[in-house]
Amino acid sequence: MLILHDHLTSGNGYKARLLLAQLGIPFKRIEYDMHGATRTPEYLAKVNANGRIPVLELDDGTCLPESNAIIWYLAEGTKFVPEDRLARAQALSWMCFEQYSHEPNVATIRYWITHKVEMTPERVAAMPGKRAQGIAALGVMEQHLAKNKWFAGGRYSIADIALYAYTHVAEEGGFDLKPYPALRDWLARVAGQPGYIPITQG
Ligand SMILES: N[C@@H](CCC(=O)N[C@@H](CS)C(=O)NCC(=O)O)C(=O)O
Repeated sequence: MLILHDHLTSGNGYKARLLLAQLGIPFKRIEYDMHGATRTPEYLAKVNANGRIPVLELDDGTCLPESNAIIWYLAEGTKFVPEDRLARAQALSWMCFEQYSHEPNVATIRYWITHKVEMTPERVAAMPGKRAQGIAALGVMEQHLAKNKWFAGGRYSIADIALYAYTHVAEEGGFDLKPYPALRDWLARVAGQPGYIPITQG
């Protein structure tokens, strides 16, 4: 059986949990705390040398880290990956956007707040920039969603899952979603997809 090395509040872990639920694939979940459990010598040697969750462990023991690689692997050959070559590349483009422009800002601020992370001088100094870049990323999504129902290929795909994970809980990080009506409609569309589960479900 597949094993997901995970943490329940993690949006990155949730991407995999949501897709596994929607694909109807059973899996076992191993929960780690975010205070060093993914940095032990055993974890670094056996699960992920980069010291992070989520990691998908396959039946033969192969460990696949990085949330977007995990959902791509799981979705390959299913309706969740666009068939058209350009649409597939557009899905990848949005998933790269998610990792570079969205997650490091929207998710990081949420993590600092909800996990009551110590606000060191470095974090205090980084906060305004991260806030501004998070707002900019939400604006880019709003622009796209004002004209498109989904992120790639004209239907719900792994690009939507990747972007949904931290956007739907962005308000926990103090991001006001009221100025983004198209984005809020899209959040509701994703939550209405068959097999949807909330981030709180393991
Ligand atoms: N790019 C990675 C990011 C993974 C990541 O940042 N994981 C966090 C939780 S969401 C983590 O494991 N933090 C614990 C640590 O860094 O020690 C992905 O998309 O999976």
